Amino acid sequence: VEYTGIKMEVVDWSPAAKEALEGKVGGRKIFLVAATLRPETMYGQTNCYVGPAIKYGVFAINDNEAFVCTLRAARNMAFQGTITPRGHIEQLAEIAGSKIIGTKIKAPFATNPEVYVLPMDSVLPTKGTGVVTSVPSDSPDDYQTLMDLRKKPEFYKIDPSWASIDPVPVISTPTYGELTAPTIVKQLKIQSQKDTKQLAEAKEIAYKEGFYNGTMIVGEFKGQSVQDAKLKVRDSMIAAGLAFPYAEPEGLVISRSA
Ligand code: ZZB
Repeated sequence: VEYTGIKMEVVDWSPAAKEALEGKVGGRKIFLVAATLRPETMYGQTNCYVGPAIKYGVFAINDNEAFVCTLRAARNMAFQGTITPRGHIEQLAEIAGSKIIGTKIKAPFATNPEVYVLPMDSVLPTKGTGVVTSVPSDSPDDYQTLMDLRKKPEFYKIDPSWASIDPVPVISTPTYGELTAPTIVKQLKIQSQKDTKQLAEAKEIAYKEGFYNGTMIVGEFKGQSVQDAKLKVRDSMIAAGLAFPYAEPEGLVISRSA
């Protein structure tokens, strides 16, 4: 599977992360990195998700940069030439997802340039980087999780302001309009992120509708079909140094619905 790795630079660590990382990461710029199949939706990022119980590492990528992701993802990156020297893994620190929550990061290409890290229980440690960029306009899982977090901020131990950015229209589809994911979630009467069966169905519908019938309504490729814009947005982000190709060996990918 060929993903796009999205580089989200840390602007301000949460107090817990600051304490855990104190003196360990040196002078490198640090990025949370998310694996996405939908680079064309990056204009609509409103937050980022980590699994609270997942163990993340801060890995040196070169002399100037470090990435926050799972060890498994760092291994893949090391052998894909993202890390120099190739094949070399240097873990600067280890940190639990729960401690990263509340960190403020840059959201490349997004209408909202800075967003917060929030918790999502269904993030799989066995897929992508273990970090998920959230686009509630076009991802039903992202939308439903955001709604759950807004309903029960104390339960999820978040400051309500971290979940306050609304979904941003990015793609228009003939059947579901400018907010495809919220519309499908409402039509399927999904109530919470625990409705995993319906969410898997919603995701399937959203993927197909966006890819085959979607039109970009923001950004550099506004007016173009999603099929045409997808790789152009990806190339543009890579050229800007904000993204990189990230592949996962076929057969080792465990899907969320499995
Ligand atoms: C942004 C985005 C915007 C995504 C969208 C989807 C959609 P798939 O199809 O099952 O392979 N993802 C990435 N890593 C993980 C993880 N470790 N655990 C849980 N979810 C993860 O899933 C690929 C998508 O699943 C990725 O693309 C990422 O969310 C999420 F508008 O990134 B996506 C209809 C989907 N729309």
